[in-house]
Amino acid sequence: MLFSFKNLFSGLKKNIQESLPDIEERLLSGDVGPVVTKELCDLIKQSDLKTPEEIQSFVERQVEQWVTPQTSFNLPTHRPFVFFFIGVNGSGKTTTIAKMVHWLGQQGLKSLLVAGDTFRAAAVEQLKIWAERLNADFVGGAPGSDPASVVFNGIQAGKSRQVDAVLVDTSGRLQTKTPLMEELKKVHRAGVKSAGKDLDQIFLVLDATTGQNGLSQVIHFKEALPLTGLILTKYDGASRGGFVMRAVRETGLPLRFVGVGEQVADLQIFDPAKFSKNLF
Ligand SMILES: Nc1nc2c(ncn2[C@@H]2O[C@H](COP(=O)(O)OP(=O)(O)OP(=O)(O)O)[C@@H](O)[C@H]2O)c(=O)[nH]1
Ligand SMILES: [Mg+2]
Repeated sequence: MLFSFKNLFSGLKKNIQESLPDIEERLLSGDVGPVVTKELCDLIKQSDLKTPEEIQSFVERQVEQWVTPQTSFNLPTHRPFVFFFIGVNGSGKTTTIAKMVHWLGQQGLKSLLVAGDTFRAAAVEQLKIWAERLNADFVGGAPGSDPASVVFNGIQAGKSRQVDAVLVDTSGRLQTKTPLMEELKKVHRAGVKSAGKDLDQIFLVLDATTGQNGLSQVIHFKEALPLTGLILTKYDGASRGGFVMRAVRETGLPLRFVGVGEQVADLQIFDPAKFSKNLF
């Protein structure tokens, strides 16, 4: 049976302190990992809470506290600011960029999209179509061209065209494929060089339906680049997302946005209280 946080506390003994070994086992099978599991069980053990309902609201509040970012998300004041979107294949990078253009547009900000995914012709085309639809500027290169130079040129164009935001799409890549991760570092270096400073945001885009592998993605991408935040997509389906709590708790990276559908309006600022309520 697939673990769900929804039934974390169901079918346990009336005095839940006696059920701690069961809770521990359920948490471990739910992608929460040993560190967070131990922390939660220790907290329950030290508390004088007894019933499943009491423990549940206690755990919800604890998780909410853990996933609440240390700093709130503010748009930079300088122009243009540069956001990078990275992640594994199909995690939702390109769609998230489209949503971000829409979100920024609602605040009166103009975006330029950079097709740093030169790997597939269809990827360049997909981003270009979004740019046209959303009235954003666009910079791309020929399919198969050097993504680092496309990104360099794109950021330069963002400066000269005086847009507010430069949003850089990158090819999906497996976090364990060293040559592809090296290429990503090179693309990032080109971006920093072109911007003349650190990039304003480097978002790792994660698919909420991913299990354990999600944590591995966070760890490997964080090793490669100075990530600034996480975006969780496909949070609208029957998603699990337990790994995200673990990733946030263990890496300290803030979860910033949540994608809840395929439409441009389906991007929400991450809400810790809602997240922890939904989890259980
Ligand atoms: N339901 C749902 N679907 C989403 C969401 N975000 C993205 N998708 C879908 O997921 C699929 C992949 O999205 P893309 O944005 O192309 O993913 P990507 O990371 O750019 O993929 P690659 O460029 O191939 O690595 C598409 O069918 C999207 O419509 C979301 O929040 N909810
Ligand atoms: Mg893409």
